[in-house]
Amino acid sequence: MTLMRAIHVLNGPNLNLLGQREPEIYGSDTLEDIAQRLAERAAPTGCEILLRQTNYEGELVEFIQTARTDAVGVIINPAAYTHTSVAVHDSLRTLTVPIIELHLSNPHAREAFRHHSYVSPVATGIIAGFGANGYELALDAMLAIINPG
Ligand code: CA2
Repeated sequence: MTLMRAIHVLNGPNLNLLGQREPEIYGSDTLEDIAQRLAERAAPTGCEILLRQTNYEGELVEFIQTARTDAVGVIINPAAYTHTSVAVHDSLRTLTVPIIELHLSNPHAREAFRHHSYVSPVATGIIAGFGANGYELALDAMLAIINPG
């Protein structure tokens, strides 16, 4: 039996509401729509997608800790914890796999409190402002990093 390599796609608070509220900012796709598209895109590469969402900071930290042993790469939209969480920063620092920070909107074009990220200093790269399509851009970037050449 061959084990599939897993890319963990971690999502923070309120992203369970995606597609149900504020479509003018966050679009009309749900996280389930996104998960399905990512799985289809990853399948031919031999990677599987584990997409998870939580509204709790400690649970997000636990998801990140699980990725230390179970993931070949992490794509993370930490949502509001981007701007507040030293705990998320510290747990991401323990990873040795690539980390892509992802945002649906462009936080730099929004309120000043969204301009600082605790995640950017520990991210391999950042994708922001492309809506739900950003998840696919992040997956393509991750696949290019983990499958070079
Ligand atoms: O643009 C992003 O992806 C954000 O990470 C989204 C966060 C926000 O705090 C960040 O500054 C930027 C908010 C996520 C809220 O998700 C919702 C989805 C649908 C409806 C309402 C909220």
